Amino acid sequence: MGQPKSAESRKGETLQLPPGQRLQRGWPVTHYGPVPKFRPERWEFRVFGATADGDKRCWTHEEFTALPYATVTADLHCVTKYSVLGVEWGGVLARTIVELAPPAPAVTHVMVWAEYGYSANLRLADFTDERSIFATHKDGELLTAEHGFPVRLAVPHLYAWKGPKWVRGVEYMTTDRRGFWEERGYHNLGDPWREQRYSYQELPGEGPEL
Ligand SMILES: Nc1nc2c(c(=O)[nH]1)N[C@H]1C(S)=C(S)[C@@H](COP(=O)(O)O)O[C@H]1N2
Ligand SMILES: [Mo]
Repeated sequence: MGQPKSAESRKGETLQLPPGQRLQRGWPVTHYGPVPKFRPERWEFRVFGATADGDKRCWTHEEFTALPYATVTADLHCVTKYSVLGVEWGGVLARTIVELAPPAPAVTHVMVWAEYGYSANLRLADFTDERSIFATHKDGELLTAEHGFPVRLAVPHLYAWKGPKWVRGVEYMTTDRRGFWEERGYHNLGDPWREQRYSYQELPGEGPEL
């Protein structure tokens, strides 16, 4: 079979699949609950919580799609043990959102909110990683509804549950709080290279009280 299958890495060097993961061909759809219907006239992308100026910031769909466009090629690691390699995400870098709607100095974490109350918490440093992106496109094409249209987050260095599909907003937080899966037994940090799958693996300081 020749060379072992390699994964894209942060700086382009070759790495193996994260421990316990298997290569998945194609692109399965994985989520909890129904696929929401997109209603452009009611949709907004909202940044709220501990912003620098205390105001919230909203973008309509039209405004959001006019923000600077970037691409990030990355792998998707689902905690259920499959990995999809070499996905090209296109959209708005999380960094761009943080620049346009800066957090207060005390902000340490964010909660990314999606339709139907799905949420994922992230350390601010993970959110502002150079590869974290609010994707509108995959491999040059608009996302399909089941993959998160109109906007989904990708945080390539964490398990994919940390990347909500159908994102509607970002909450800036001055303490950590668990998101949807983090409250239901998944690890607060979710680094696939450290195999941080379940909350019982958390070390002191890796997450708020359960
Ligand atoms: N809103 C929402 N986003 C979600 C989920 C979900 O249940 N709801 N599941 C996550 C999980 S566990 C994975 S593996 C990825 C899967 O993304 P995909 O279906 O586009 O492959 O979406 C993530 N984003
Ligand atoms: Mo997943």
